[in-house]
Amino acid sequence: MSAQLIDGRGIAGQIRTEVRAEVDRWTAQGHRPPYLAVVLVGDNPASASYVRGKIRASQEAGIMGDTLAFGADVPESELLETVSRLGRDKSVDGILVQLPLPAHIRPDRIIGAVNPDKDVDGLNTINAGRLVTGRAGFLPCTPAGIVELLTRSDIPTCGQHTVILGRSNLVGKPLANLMLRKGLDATVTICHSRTRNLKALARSADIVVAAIGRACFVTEDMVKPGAAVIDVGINRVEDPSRTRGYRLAGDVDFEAVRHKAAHLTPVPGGVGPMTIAMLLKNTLLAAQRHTGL
Ligand code: BQF
Repeated sequence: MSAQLIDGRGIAGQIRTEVRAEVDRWTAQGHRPPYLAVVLVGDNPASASYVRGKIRASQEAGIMGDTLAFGADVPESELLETVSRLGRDKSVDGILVQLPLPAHIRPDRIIGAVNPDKDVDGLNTINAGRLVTGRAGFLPCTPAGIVELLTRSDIPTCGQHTVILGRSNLVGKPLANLMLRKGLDATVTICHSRTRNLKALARSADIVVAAIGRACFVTEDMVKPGAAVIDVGINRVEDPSRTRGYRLAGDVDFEAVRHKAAHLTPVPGGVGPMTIAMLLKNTLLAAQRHTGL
């Protein structure tokens, strides 16, 4: 048996086309295009590349955007001031603070200063609370993207045992809450570095979500035959055959698990592109909600 690969790039492309169509409809009604402000701090090349990808995807969807770039030594107070100002700016619909931030900046302070109704990454505590209690807010992009991958691939979630490996505020915790919601109705277990019997728990799952940050963490013996396996990991693995010296790999031992699972997401081209697509969706939603305020 061989897993059906879930084409995240393709599904994300479909969502981006849908967003583009809705943005066109929105602007044809006389509204200005949605506007996304991205705050980038420091000179992490991966962060800069993620931000370029987000801005490019926004433009393709008809969303305007700009990057506010700061040096690695910017004072926290200056970032707080910038984020607060963007929150009051009527021409800005979405605010995204690219993570990670330099060590001297407290991320929860900066994210906490983002206007919750412009928090298109869905990461501040107001939106976390809205998610947990089932009220309208912004869903974090990666968990929202994972749910879209499942539903658009016709993978049922109702009553399905979903084992999430990783308890981060970015993926594990919000995804667990999302999967528990009415309509999705999954049964959720979150595992982490201190979990006993992690292998056995994973093996009992209908859906496994790997968000640990370690290449090849999920091995074949951790997957039930016929399970759906969602790989959130993005790890650099040394590969002398590549010109850049490395390749990207997920948290799943892809070649082994593909013979066991029924559905599997590749890395790259799985969850990653969905994160970007959901950011665009959230930015459009923010713009539409703002006119109702
Ligand atoms: C793909 C991210 C760790 C830390 C900070 C497409 C992205 C990634 C992969 C992307 C990520 C990961 C982003 C692919 C945004 C996802 O084809 O597989 C897109 O741009 N991501 C980020 O902004 O910050 C991160 C991972």
